Amino acid sequence: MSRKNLHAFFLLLILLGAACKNSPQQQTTNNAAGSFVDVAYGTPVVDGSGADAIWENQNWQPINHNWRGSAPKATDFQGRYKIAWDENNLYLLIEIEDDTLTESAIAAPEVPRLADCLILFVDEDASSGERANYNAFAYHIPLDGRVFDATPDSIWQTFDDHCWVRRISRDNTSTWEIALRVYDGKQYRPGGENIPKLLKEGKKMGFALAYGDRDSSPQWENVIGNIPLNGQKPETPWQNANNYLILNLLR
Ligand SMILES: [Ca+2]
Ligand SMILES: [Ca+2]
Ligand SMILES: [Ca+2]
Ligand SMILES: [Ca+2]
Repeated sequence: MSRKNLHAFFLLLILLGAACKNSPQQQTTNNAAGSFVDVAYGTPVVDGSGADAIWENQNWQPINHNWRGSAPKATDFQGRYKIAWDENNLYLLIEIEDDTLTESAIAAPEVPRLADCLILFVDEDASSGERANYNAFAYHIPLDGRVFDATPDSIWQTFDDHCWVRRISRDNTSTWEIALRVYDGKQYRPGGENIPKLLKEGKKMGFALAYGDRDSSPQWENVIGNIPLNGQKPETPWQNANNYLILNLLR
């Protein structure tokens, strides 16, 4: 290789390196399952509007990994979220663009996949492992703002006191603002007096988030999450907490 060609070769390598750094794929990798995500400290007013100082200072994180069904078109679904914390709650601002908002035709909570639904997965102590016995919660929140999870006996139950939910929908865009109380799954007793954890700087928590999108089918056509499943079954985040993001609470 001549000196001129050698220079051109190295220039190409440098350009390729820069292109890889800036590609969306790289950004997605940063948000990969099991990776750490720093969470900023602040308290928004939970009213469904993102006009709070804590949100204005945060970057949006994508909800763009297809868990079930074929990848939706941008007109069918787009989603992104921000996250924050204070001593009492984890806070979420979630923006969903969904062409058809569908409530369940039946009131039974046993079948969250009959309706558009947010799902928040929380592993309080970042223990990972099977999701049984409240090792991690999976809060299912349909459009009416109620909160459901299945108990260890596979009975669906409301957990309304775990999440304070406000939603504002205009045309196809819904903004959800949620204050999530964090419970120690090891101490959790159904129907008992459960006291939420006080959160502290440096605490690590497992976390994942998804949207079940039902438009015209009998149930969810797509489930889109904030982490990749890396070839695992769509049910995996319900079965175990092994691939959740690890939240790192910063002050
Ligand atoms: Ca607000
Ligand atoms: Ca849709
Ligand atoms: Ca756990
Ligand atoms: Ca929908």
